[in-house]
Amino acid sequence: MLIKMAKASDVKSSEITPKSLFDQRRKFLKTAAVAGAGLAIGSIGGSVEAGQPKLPNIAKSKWNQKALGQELTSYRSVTSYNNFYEFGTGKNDPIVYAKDFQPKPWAVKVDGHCEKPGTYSYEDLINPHQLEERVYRFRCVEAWSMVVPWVGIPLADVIKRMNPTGDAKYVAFETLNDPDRMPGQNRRVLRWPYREGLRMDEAMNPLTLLTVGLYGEELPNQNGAPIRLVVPWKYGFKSIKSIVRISFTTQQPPTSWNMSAPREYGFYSNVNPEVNHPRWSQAKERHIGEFLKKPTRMLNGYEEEVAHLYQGMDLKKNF
Ligand SMILES: Nc1nc2c(c(=O)[nH]1)N[C@H]1C(S)=C(S)[C@@H](COP(=O)(O)O)O[C@H]1N2
Ligand SMILES: [Mo]
Repeated sequence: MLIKMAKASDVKSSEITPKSLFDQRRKFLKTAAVAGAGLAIGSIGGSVEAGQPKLPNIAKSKWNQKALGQELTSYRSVTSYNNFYEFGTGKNDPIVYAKDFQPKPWAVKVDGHCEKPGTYSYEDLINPHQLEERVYRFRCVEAWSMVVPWVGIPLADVIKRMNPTGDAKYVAFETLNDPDRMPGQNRRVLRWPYREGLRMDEAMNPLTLLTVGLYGEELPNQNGAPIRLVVPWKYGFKSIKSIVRISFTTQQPPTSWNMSAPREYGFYSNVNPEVNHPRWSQAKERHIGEFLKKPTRMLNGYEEEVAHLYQGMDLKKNF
């Protein structure tokens, strides 16, 4: 399918549609989805509207657009060009097939080596007064990237509240496993549930964001509602969506893409222009909305913040 990308300059966060247009867009979205025309959304008149409830109290972070020297990727591209295999393997499947997913009420089971295991509701985990906006570049292993204003709280804040014990060396995450609600799980394209994991120090790094929104609004279903991870120095697939379980483990946990193709996807999955995917180069990437490819930066440009985590490790072996 030929995909027409929006220009990055098409939308600024200041142009988000006011709540009055919310219902109108909802109606339009429905019609567009029925027509299977996910990518056509927003192309009428060139204006782009967001339709999710606003999130309160967003304090802007220092990792802003200017610091990254990048334009934001349009809301339209961020929400219509997705990888979320639970709702289909095509990039424009999730916006269509996740449309009726009900992300709330939501609960996350916390278990393993910590002093406060249990089942936490979304509201237990996410204090709206702690939400902050982080503009991060997001790099897919397929050699494209987007710049997104995410909203969330540092994962470290949540982990600290669970009091992990000294045996907790890794944090494992699981996505909801429910084929009735996630129709893509009726196909065995991956082994469900989708799984990911981080080393404890990666999970505790202040860049790692437990994310509940983008563009100042609640996450659309296709972006992993209601809670997902964003780990900006790693390939996109580490940023697991619709999380229902967080486990503190001693052993390095299995991860979905590593289980599926261990030669192609390692546990670390750090963005590294020098380590090619076996089937394609990682030296360059396409910024969604731009035509020419640009060089990929080591650790996706976050070297200063996270290179110390990998001191002394061979990143060609630990890819
Ligand atoms: N549960 C789940 N999480 C997932 C995926 C998935 O298929 N299922 N895809 C991953 C991949 S490959 C990418 S690139 C990002 C895409 O996030 P986005 O759609 O918000 O851009 O989600 C990641 N998280
Ligand atoms: Mo990806």
